[in-house]
Amino acid sequence: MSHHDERTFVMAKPDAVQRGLVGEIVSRLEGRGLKLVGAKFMQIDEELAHEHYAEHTDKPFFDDLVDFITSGPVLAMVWQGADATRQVRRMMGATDPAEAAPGTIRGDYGLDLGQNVIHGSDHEDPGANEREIELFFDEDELVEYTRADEPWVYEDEDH
Ligand code: DAT
Ligand code: MG
Repeated sequence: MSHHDERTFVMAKPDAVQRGLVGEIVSRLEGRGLKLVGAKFMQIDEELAHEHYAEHTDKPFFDDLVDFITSGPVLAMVWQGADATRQVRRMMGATDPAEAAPGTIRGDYGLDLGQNVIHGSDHEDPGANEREIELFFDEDELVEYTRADEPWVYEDEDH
């Protein structure tokens, strides 16, 4: 594994699917130079929602969160690249879209905390990325390949 190979879990939430923002989200991550290595268009059931948001079980907003994330299809994805987890979080912006900086995905496409368009693994929670990837994907659903532009993204790769 080189430092380019960090993987992170990302999800276009039900509001993103309903609002036609899936392409925009994919496009932003893709354009940054991050590499899509897994994707699954799916409906999250209650059990998976509880597992995915286990850290929030005791929060007052937990039931609403589960209702929302199970309310329609999502696009679950794995993205790979240098510092991928933290860089995706920076591109997402703050949890509350009302506070997220313009230019970030939440800051450009959301207004309400409960419908904030995108999920990305927490870079401050070590292992969260691998845990979430494992929860949503089997290893054989992730694809290893070289993207043609990698030497033009990473300066330490030969042209
Ligand atoms: P993030 O999605 O930025 O990692 P989180 O893990 O703290 O944020 O919370 C998970 C989701 O729960 C978040 O995307 C939106 C919702 N949420 C968080 N805090 C909330 C609150 N105080 N009231 C309502 N929903 C909240
Ligand atoms: Mg979180």
